[in-house]
Amino acid sequence: MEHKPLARPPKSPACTGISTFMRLPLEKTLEDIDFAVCGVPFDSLVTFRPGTRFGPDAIRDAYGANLYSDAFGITLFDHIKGVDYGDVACQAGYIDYDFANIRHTVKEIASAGVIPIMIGGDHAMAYPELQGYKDAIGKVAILHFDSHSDTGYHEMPKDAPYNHGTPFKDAIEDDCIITEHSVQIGMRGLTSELAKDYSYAREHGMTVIPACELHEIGIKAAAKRIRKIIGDAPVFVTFDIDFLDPVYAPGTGTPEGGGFSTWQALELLRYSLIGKNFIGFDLVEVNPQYDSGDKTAQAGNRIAWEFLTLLACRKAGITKYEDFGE
Ligand SMILES: [Mn+2]
Repeated sequence: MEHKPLARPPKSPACTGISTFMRLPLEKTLEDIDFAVCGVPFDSLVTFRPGTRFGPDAIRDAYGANLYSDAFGITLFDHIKGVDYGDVACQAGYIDYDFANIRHTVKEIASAGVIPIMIGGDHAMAYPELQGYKDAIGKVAILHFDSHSDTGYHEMPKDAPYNHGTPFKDAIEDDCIITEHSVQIGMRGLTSELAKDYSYAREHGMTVIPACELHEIGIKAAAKRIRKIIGDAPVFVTFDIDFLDPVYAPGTGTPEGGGFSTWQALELLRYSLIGKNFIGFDLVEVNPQYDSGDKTAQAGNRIAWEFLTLLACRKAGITKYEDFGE
């Protein structure tokens, strides 16, 4: 089977056929591919609005048949091959079972030298993902887009320590993250609990660039800083859709105003990651139950797609975004 999108307009429009990510073949293989997209229908650990278990399929359905990157001037599937790997088995409320399956799936994909593209799901899944990367290739750095640091809560009961606001604290405590090469960006909100999260992240060596600072310095300056910090480290890119302003992404569990546009997110991804050693990606917290006109699912699809263009650039030997149009 050819590991490329099946739908090619006008022969086979994107609205036809069974939904897979980008109409890639639904195939449980890791041979002769560069990436595997995998759904994680998990929302057992949200603190506010549930429904992200329906995120993976909403993002699959949101595909618009886009195969060419205007920004880099390349056709993605001239350079990369991939599959829709299906969903991780998740059973609402069975946290240990779900975490084990997520960890195993990431380990399985990454061990094969294939890039996991995990589509969530609530952000708690990032902890077992990071365990899976550690199992497969060792500790990794993170580039974390979010409106929250997700390094709280600091007084969780010992027998129920996890929620979607804790994955990076969990992963730091489990020694899964190269913190000195890690960056969290887009944080906003004025609760004292969030302020504690920042200081926890910083005390453990991570760089936090809050939303107010990113608005102030702009995308290119922030990307320069990010590039310097991540250096050559293997980087897991974890993108919480609530990095975007609720205007662009209302369908999410814990929306926060004062955020960023889809375009700013795409530019920040391009400038920060082109030519870098990224090893995996996730897109989390799309909640179609609260979406409007599928705009959040569309944005999530577009952002995951952009990550694939960066992978295509790597394969095509493109290492600089600034080269475009020069
Ligand atoms: Mn998050």
